[in-house]
Amino acid sequence: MDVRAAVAFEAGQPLSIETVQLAGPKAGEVLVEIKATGICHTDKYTLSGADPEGLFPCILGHEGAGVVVEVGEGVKSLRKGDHVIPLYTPECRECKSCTSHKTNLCTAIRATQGKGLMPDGTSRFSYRNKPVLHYMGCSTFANYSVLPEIALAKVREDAPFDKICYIGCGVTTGIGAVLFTAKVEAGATVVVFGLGGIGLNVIQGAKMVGANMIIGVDLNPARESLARQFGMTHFVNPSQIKGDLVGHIVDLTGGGADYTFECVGNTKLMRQALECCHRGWGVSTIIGVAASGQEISTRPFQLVTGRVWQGTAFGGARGRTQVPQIVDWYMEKKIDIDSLITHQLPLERINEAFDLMTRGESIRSVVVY
Ligand code: NAD
Ligand code: AHE
Ligand code: ZN
Repeated sequence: MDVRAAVAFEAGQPLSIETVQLAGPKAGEVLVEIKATGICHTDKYTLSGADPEGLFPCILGHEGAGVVVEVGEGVKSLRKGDHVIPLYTPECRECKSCTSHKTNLCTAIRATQGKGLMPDGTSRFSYRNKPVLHYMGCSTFANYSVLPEIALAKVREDAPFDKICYIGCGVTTGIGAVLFTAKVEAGATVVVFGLGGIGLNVIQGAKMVGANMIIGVDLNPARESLARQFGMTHFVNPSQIKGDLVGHIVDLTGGGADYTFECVGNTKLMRQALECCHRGWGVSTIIGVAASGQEISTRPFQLVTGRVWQGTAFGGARGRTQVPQIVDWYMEKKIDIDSLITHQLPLERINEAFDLMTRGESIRSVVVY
């Protein structure tokens, strides 16, 4: 079938709006009509060419929501008409990782997903008879996509696609990092580095669990008012403080933070986020993605003296189980998504969404098909 897609033909170039061909679902696969997709910083990172798994030509996008159009042979948990959110972290419930209950990092299809292919090692997309690769197993920058059954969360039908698409990455990553990975407790002191589409959801999660002091750190002064609306109690702009950022935060928190989160993808900031944690118990969680070749470092003394350095993908959430719950939280008004979606665009203007992100003018832009 013909589908409309924003194709990334090569790294560093704008996306090109094209009609591409999509083959139907094979066994265990599902054809989904994508109704809306958010644009996450990770799409920009991969398009830049810095991602070692960024293979071209491909169809980017991993923050979508849509409707099941057709199911392949053997698909049992979904049927035509179901509303779904694509999962770049699937949940097979059978692999060593899923059955360990220690991680959300399902390994069932990770190898082929990282090569831009479906589990059988081929692509469903093509352009002028040549294959076009999938991205993160989702490719939501197309109005139809094919996904494995295990990479789709079934969600309630009254939830609006143009808002819940953001649960496909940013909302779940930020809130999940607080609730599922760091397990922040009421009364805690939290520092969030980077107040974009992810960091503001970390703030929202910290407020939900009853954190006492929530410090936001960002170079963009325009981020302060929205972050305060979401629960930030103190704002630090590193360009405005005299002296060392770590010392400043240690003073502000009366000895160091209980929990810090790096939501930028900057390895220097990752070190600062660790080092402003409280001696003996502070936990720093890395969310930001840094390019191939980048490394983190600190004095081992920082860890010997009881600080913990960890990371999280998709907020530690098990997608098929927990994404429908997060959709419920949105519908019950326990979380706010609407205020974070600053721009809505048609597919034809998707490159503007990347420009808005680069200029720091958007939190989340959403393409509605
Ligand atoms: P974004 O562009 O919306 O936000 C980034 C924010 O960081 C901006 O507000 C920017 O002003 C701020 N910033 C930039 N440099 C800074 C600095 N030196 N000090 C302080 N603030 C600075 O991006 P996003 O969509 O929120 O994504 C953030 C990061 O999280 C990216 O690296 C993205 O790839 C990653 N990410 C990871 C996961 C995961 O599962 N681990 C999921 C989604 C996104
Ligand atoms: N190919 C990238 C991977 C970057 C990365 O860590 N991605 C996160 C999701 S970011 C969503 O916006 C993730 O899920 N990681 C776990 C995994 O298995 O990829 C690179 O830099 O190599
Ligand atoms: Zn993302």
